Formats: sequence, C-alpha cells, structure tokens
Amino acid sequence: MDPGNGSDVLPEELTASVESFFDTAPPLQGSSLISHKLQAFIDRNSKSSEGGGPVRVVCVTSGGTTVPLEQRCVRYIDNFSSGHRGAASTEYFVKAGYAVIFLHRRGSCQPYCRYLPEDSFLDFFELGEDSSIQVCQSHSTIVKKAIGDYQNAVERGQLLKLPFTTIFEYLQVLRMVAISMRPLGSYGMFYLAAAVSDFYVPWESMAKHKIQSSSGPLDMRLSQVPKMLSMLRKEWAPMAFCISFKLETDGNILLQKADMAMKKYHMHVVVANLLATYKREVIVVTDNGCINVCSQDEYSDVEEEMIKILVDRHSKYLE
Ligand code: PAZ
Repeated sequence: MDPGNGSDVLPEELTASVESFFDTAPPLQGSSLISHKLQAFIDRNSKSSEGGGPVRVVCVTSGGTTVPLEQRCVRYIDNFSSGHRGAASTEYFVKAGYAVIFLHRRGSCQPYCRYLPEDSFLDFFELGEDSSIQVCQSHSTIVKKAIGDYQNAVERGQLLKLPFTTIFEYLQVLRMVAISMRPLGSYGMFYLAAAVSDFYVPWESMAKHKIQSSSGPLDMRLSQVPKMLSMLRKEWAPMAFCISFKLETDGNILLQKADMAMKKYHMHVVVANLLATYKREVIVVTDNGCINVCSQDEYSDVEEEMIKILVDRHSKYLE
C-alpha cells in the first residue's frame, strides 16, 4: 500500500487561506450533534466486520453547494447538480459492504428514493375504504424494494446522512467527517461527487440584509474558495483513498483537467465527465490509465460498474 500523500508540505499561502475561510465562516449549526453522530458511526464501523476485517467507510459527497449573497440570505448562487450520482453511488457502496457517510445537499436526491416521482409524491398512494393510506398496486414493488433496502442499510448501521446547503456548511462538515475518519486509515474512502462552488462571498464582506435593487446595478467581487482537496489529502485524512470528480463542458480539455487534478491534489482516482453525457458516461482516470464506463441502456446506472471498479482499486490500495 502506498499512502501516496506526497512529502511536500502545504504552501503557507494555502494554509493561511484555509484558516481564514474557517475562522470567518458563520458558526456551524448543530455541530455537536453532527460530531456525536459521526463518532458513534465511526466507532460502530471501526470494529471488525462479520468476515473479520475492518469495515470500509466511504464519505460520499452529493449535490451542489450554494453561495449566499446576503447574511440573512434571500439570494444565492447555485448550480445544476441534482445529487442523483451521489445517491445512486451510495446504494452501490452499501451493496458492496461499505458504511456510507452521505454528505448531501438538503432537498437533493436521496438513496433508495431515486425512483419516487419528482412531480407528485401523492401519485404513489390511495385511500382505502376505511380511510387508511395504501401504496397503489402499480407502485408497490418499487416502494417495497426501496423500503427494504433502506431499512437494511440503516439497521446494519451502514448509512449516516449529513446535510449541507451552503459552501460554508459543506466544508465545515467535510472537515469534521475527514478528521473523524482519520483513525480508519486506508480503510476510509472519499468519493467527492458534490459540485462545490469555486467562488464565494466571504462572510464578513457579505451584505447583512437583502441587497436593494434601488441601489442600481449589482457589482460584486467573488473570492476563490481555498482548494480543500489538498487539505483533505495532506492534513485531514492522509491515508484515505480519495476519488474526486471533474466536470467539464468542453471535451477537449476534460482529460487534461482530470490529469491535472490527479497530480495537483494527489488524488488516487479522478472521475471525469462531460455535462452533455455525464448521466450515462464517465471516464475513470487512474495512474495506470483511463477506463471508459457507459451505462448499458436507459434503465441501468453507470454508477454500478463504476463503483465495482473503484471498490477494486480500493482493495488494491489496501494490499
Ligand atoms: O448530482 P448529479 O447527478 O446531477 O451530477 C453529478 C455531477 C456531474 C455533479 C458529478 O458527477 C461531478 O462531476 N461532480 C464534480 C463537479 C465539479 O467538477 O465541480
């Protein structure tokens, strides 16, 4: 096993900007409850699995972070991510025996609920003669499977869900997760599918109240979010197996950008995808080359094959 975390120290400039990001971020609501839940989850899963070996734990990040424009936030910058990738991947990781910390955007797609209707949840139910609520016959198979799989994952202690909305919350919780996963060493994995804002408004320079349109056109300067992948790899959880995602719209630069992320942030794997095709095609970039993964048809998930490849890479890393 090669920890592969690079011997070079973090540039002082980066460490300073990371410290300043956390020092000036608004306090994380419910942080002691999050910390308590995390500790209990890690303790439970650091004990040996039924097969004898320690349990592998993966933190799956999912959905997009928002960038608030006002402290009492009315407006914010958002992105397109639905959280489908993270939710689907969570299901396949659970199936592969991993315990999953699902760090997700509030209101985004959830594991085992991916097939529930987006438009009308009520379409799934009907009232019985005695006014009891029943699942419609046409949807009962899918609902039974979803409930069964979800409850199994919860009962086995394989799923911990932690929500975020803003870039501040996301990075604060990610840091807590990473530090609490540190004792798992190389049994820990990070699967960073969330679409994380690159630019933000620092809390102290943000308008306190709703920005008034009567003040004329809005002129706003966004700061760069410090590159936390380096922190994760070098400080927070240096032994964990790390997979990041790279989304581009221009196919000509995709692999070059993925390769850069591998080298710059010392990722073990980068999953490259294009906006136009990401639902059915991804390229798994490793230091041994690239693997193209495509879904077989519209009913199959590209995540199924991708997670098999990643689990296999993690096993090799553990060897
Ligand atoms: O959440 P979703 O299923 O709609 O989209 C997944 C994705 C495209 C956000 C993910 O595969 C990804 O590429 N995340 C990283 C995005 C980035 O480069 O910032």
